Amino acid sequence: MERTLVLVKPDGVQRSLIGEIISRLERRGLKLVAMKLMQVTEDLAKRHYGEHAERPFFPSLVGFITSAPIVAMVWEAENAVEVVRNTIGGTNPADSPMGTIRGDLALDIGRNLVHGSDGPESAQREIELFFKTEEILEYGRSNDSWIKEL
Ligand code: IDP
Ligand code: MG
Repeated sequence: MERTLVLVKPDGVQRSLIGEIISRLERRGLKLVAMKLMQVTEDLAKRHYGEHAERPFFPSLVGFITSAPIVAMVWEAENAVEVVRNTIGGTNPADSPMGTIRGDLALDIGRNLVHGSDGPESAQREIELFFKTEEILEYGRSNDSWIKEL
């Protein structure tokens, strides 16, 4: 089953939107398999956002993601990466459709509430940055067959 990393960024925690964001992913049917409230160090931030190291917004992005606690999660589903990205909306909330997390709850590209991995390889890389193998749980849900035709 595919897994993806989701972060409720510092703005989401500060705005008391942790529950709202988790709730949207839960209601969609994805399965939560790991979660923690944590402070991101500068080293972790730079590794996580390494692909953007040369971009002008990189220093402010690292400053922001390390500025206050975040919630890190791993969510599981068939096509989890794509489903989560579609649930989150586009990078710029101003262009994100209503019904998406960013389109409904955010305004600014630098305060877009949530991170979702952009592909299966980056998902695996990012999950390994944030979680140890033993922190990711395998379990069944009694309603799985009501979410997915097996
Ligand atoms: P994503 O979060 O939708 O995958 P990325 O392009 O991977 O978007 O960028 C990572 C994060 O960097 C974005 O979520 C956003 O917070 C920030 N960011 C991206 N582009 C800009 C920009 O042009 N100005 C300011 N911040 C940006
Ligand atoms: Mg990205």
